[in-house]
Amino acid sequence: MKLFYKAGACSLASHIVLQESGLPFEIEAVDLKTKRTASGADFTAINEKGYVPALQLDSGEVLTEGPAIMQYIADQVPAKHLAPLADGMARYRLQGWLTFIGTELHKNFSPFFNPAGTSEWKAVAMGNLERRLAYVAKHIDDKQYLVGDEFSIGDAYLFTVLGWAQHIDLDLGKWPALTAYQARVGARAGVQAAMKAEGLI
Ligand SMILES: N[C@@H](CCC(=O)N[C@@H](CS)C(=O)NCC(=O)O)C(=O)O
Repeated sequence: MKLFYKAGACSLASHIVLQESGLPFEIEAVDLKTKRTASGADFTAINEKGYVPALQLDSGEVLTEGPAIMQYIADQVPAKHLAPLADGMARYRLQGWLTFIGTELHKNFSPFFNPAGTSEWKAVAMGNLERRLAYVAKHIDDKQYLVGDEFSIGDAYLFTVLGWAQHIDLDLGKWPALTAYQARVGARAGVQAAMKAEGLI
């Protein structure tokens, strides 16, 4: 499998999940401005949406959208418990979190990374982020991980998104449960390996 990524972007979550899975994989960086991959390929021919992550399977098939990629990887290695099986509520709770992180957190960072982000858009997004993060902090206050007692793909995604706060003047120190969670997830060997490979640490 090959993961197309940009260092520190949302593709980091899929990269962490690949590391945690123990499956063999390669990574290839994408220049999101030129839409060229590190080997010079036209990225839009791989993922016509032009954004990362994209996972090229050994069959040549390409899977896009982070939550789908992460669930695919998790389901290849059920013994690793990266996602609960779809035989009970836990999987649907996880899907709820993946949707929440994607639509309520991830996309509220957009105006800060988009050169066209206006101050009005940023103010609305910052308000949304603060309310949503307060909710997450309350949820994980008495927990190690988002769902159940084990690390899951939801944690890979939440950890990745929380890492962007430092770039936008959003102080996570207001929520000690979030900074403790960040430190806990960030200390995992799979997380460290993915961050090292992307040159983030
Ligand atoms: N819905 C997509 C969003 C992916 C996304 O927002 N990717 C960003 C990086 S975090 C990107 O590649 N942006 C560049 C672009 O859209 O041109 C997913 O969840 O995978």
